[in-house]
Amino acid sequence: MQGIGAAFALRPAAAQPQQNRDGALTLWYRTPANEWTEALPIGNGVLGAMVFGGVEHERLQLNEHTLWSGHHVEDDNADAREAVRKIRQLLFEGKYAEANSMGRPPGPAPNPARLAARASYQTLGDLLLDFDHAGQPEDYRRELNLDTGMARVEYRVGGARFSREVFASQPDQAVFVRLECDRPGGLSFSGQLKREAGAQLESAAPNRIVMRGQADNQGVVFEGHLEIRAEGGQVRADSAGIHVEGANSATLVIFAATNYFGKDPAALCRERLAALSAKPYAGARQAHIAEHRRLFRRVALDLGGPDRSGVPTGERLAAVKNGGEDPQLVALYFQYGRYLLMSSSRPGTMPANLQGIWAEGLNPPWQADYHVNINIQMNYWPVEVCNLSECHQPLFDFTDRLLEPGRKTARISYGCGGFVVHFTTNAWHQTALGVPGGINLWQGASGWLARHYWEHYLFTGDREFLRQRAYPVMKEAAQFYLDYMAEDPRTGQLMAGPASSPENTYKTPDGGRAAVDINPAMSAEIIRDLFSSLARAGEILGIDAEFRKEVAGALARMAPLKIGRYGQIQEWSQDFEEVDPGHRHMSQLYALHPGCQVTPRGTPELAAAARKTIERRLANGGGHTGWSRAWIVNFWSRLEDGDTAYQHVLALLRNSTLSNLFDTHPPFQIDGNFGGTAGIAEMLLQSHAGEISLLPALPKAWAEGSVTGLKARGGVEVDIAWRGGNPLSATLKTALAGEHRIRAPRGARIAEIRSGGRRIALTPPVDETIKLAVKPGQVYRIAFA
Ligand code: FUC
Repeated sequence: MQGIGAAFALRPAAAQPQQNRDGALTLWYRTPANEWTEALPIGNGVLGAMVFGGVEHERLQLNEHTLWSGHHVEDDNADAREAVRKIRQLLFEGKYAEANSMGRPPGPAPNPARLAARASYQTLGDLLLDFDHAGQPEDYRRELNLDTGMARVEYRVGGARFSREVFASQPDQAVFVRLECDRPGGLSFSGQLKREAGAQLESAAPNRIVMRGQADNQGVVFEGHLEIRAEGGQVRADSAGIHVEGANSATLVIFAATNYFGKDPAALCRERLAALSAKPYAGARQAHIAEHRRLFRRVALDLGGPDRSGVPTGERLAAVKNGGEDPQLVALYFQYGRYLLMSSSRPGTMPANLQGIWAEGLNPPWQADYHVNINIQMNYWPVEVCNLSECHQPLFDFTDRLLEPGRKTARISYGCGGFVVHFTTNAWHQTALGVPGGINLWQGASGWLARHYWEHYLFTGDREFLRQRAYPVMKEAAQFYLDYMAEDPRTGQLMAGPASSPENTYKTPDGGRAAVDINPAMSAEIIRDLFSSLARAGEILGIDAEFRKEVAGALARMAPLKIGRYGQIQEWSQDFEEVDPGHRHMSQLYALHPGCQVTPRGTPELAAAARKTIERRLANGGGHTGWSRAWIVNFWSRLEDGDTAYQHVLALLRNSTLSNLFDTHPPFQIDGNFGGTAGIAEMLLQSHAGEISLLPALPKAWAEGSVTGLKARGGVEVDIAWRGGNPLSATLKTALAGEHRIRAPRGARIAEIRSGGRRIALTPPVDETIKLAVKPGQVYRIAFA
């Protein structure tokens, strides 16, 4: 439904509050949303809604995290083994064109059953509210307050003031809508649920509607409830919905469930109904805000600049698009990323998909699936550093569920042990290779997903997690690569292919276009990264000494990264010409970010080559998708070039951000929001290179500011304040015992560190860093000179 805001002329509020307490954390607008991407998202990981804020016609587009069409399809291709063997052989012989003509068109046809079962994440449906308003609305305001996790709509019609607040409660597992009117008996409206296909409605009580259905006849069975509790007035239901006449206020409660996890959705909804029936609105509201703030308030960010919270968010963004700068909008964008993550990924839920949890209709772009050649991993880049560690859990649960099908794929299609996942998967845990050639032939997802478990350990120091969850998955990912890699008869080195480099192509020596290579940089980087962390994990746990030797042996035989003719890090085993030198993927820079094998001080030559790689991509039009731009922010942060990183933060806002601050690929895709948030955090704090680096990439544009609650690896919570571009103070709160190297921002020096009132003796810095032995549960205050 479109055009609900366009139907009438909204008179802007006479006097908008120029500032309010929550202003810095509020997105707000003077008109309702016309388009879905103007609506405001709320979510609790299980339920999501896009709130349009129409005056006469309100729409909440609803989602449930497991509402998927399709089903699992067994389509592992046993013929792939032989094809892969031949492709490898041809590549070793230098026959790139021939190797790349194999397997694709002449290869096995796509599995018809899989196409028929085309699985997609889908909408649950809409909540539609029709208000009985007479007259023109005035003083309209629509907002999303990130600090309360609540959307709010306010306006006046005919002298009465109306308000709506909407939130998705995690403690109560329901979406609440509260409608109020300051004139007694002034609230009259009808409410209805609607889904474009595959659902039936039943009026289960005078104030309750139940929607039941199945996604595309083959997908999940679902049930959703709408209950309206009016205070004052009358309530009745008929086939057109629930009708409320002359109420003072009303509370709407929406909840839903599917059979995705094997439970009966009707029984789940009955349980929810029973749990919610005695719940007063005020209590639900309070519980929601408390739980929301428990996570959200862990981090505060101030990037200085003028307070423009009195200007509507869309206008602020437009001003930035017109060449303006607005550091507080960047801080809002950063916090929005944290908000979106905790709204779409909470313990026990599905991981955030390409659209988080928010998707309209039955066919969202790319099925709103799980692309695992960067997109879903990018969703989780901010999770640890931004102090939302528990929101990482859904990614681990999901990856654990990929193990079984991934083992089968490894065995059937490659004859290898361990598990493997290709470049895209979905709620049905598809891991199959498909046609063995082109961009399909990429086995990096399992290794890349395994890195998330390791990172979770590094940040939390949770040894039980390392032992029980991280290590086994890392080991199985490694087992596949140990079996898959093959010795290059020409050099004796282990090659990570045949494999593609995500979605990119190169020119073969005879001028053709090819995707598959014997040792693309990214595949080798993922494996090297995994093998080194696995070796460390084994050492920490004191297990698997023999296996560790095998891994170390393989690692030593892998080919090093190469620098090509443009001074770039070579994406392919040979210095091939690229078909599209501005390609959106910059896979050969995995080692710079999210990996940590390339660092400015550890590998200066490779860091310089990484810089050249980015410059070359950019000079050829790179960074044109939202997520690609967000990755570039992270790259420049890692290269400690804050001013350039900042230019790309601006470009992300200017070119790839919609008025509701959603990232746009285009179209809307949430990874850029998360990648952007991570990139901003990386500008302020890094801890991947064996040291805690404070303000490693602070741009001149953020001369004054402070951040509290960011996380560094080793269980350290970090606060930093700065003025005039120089650090003022920093605080480290420790959760674990350990020894850290602390790096002061460029141009500054650590003058003293105090803990519990005592001054800690500092050994003179050897390489610009201070070594600090810490005890758990302490606060260390750093002063700079
Ligand atoms: C990857 C990217 C595309 C898009 C898709 C969902 O394949 O290459 O740009 O983001 O995922």
